[in-house]
Amino acid sequence: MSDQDEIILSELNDEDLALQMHDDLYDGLSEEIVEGTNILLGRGWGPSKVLDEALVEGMRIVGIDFRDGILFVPEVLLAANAMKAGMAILRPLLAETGAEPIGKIVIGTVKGDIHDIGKNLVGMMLEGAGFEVIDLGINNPVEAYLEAIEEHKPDLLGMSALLTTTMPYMKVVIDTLKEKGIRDDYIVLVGGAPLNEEFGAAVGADAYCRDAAVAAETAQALMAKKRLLASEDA
Ligand code: B1M
Repeated sequence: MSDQDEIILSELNDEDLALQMHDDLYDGLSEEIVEGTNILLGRGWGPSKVLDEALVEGMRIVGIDFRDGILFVPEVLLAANAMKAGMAILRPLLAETGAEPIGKIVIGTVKGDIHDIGKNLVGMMLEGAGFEVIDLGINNPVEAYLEAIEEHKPDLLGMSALLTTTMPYMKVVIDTLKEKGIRDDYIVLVGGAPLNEEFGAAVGADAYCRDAAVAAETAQALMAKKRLLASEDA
């Protein structure tokens, strides 16, 4: 029997369970992540707390060892899958508002980039904040964004990039919107680990969002401003 088999997750206290989940995420153990997520929810943890303290923190540790060459792509993919298994349980809980959508957002990871965990989290938080979310997935060329905004007529456009080599593509998308004369029809939000405020401003976005919670708050604030301006013009 391995060490892993000997650990009964339900017998751990909250703090040890969260720590164990960091290890399980690191080891890409989806079933254990699902079990741990359910146990913490059952003990009264809110979905945001489980997300932040058990899953996102675990992924942060994975990121450090990936950077340092201790973990490689296959292991990180397993960790990402385990993270997604936990997120699948939290998604409906975070999205429970029952209210009419307060706006619509098209969101996707830019061309050349296949990272989607952060973008998925942003989508979940936006749903929770009352937005209808159209998720274009990963590796989106400018044409995919254009088609989606034409089809769905959103209020906001969100772009995610996790690589320093793909983040400049956000400017390609925004410049194309400008060329077509439709830039100001949308609130454009950008995010991703290598970005910052300055970059967001330089590419011409309306806002850079540091994390999923900030993305939801920013979307709500800018949406309220847009509605106010529209009502003043009417
Ligand atoms: Co990649 N990877 N990866 N990777 N990967 C990073 C990004 C890296 C920083 C790791 C490192 O070296 N420390 C590094 C980038 C270095 C750089 O560009 N300077 C890197 C690299 C190099 C690579 C490859 C090139 C590796 C290789 O092949 N040699 C390759 C590239 C593939 C490609 O995209 N073309 C690659 C591949 C992969 C995997 C496939 C193995 C996997 C992705 C699986 C998946 O997403 N389905 C992976 C992962 C998991 C990571 C790390 C470890 C974790 C990313 C993550 O999910 N974080 C990452 C290291 C790190 O970031 N610490 C790394 C958790 C997530 C919750 O945070 O995504 O930052 P984050 O999202 C946050 C905010 O940024 C913000 O809100 C989110 C939630 O709070 N946010 C937004 C994100 N998007 C937003 C959009 C918005 C608003 C806010 O719009 C409105």
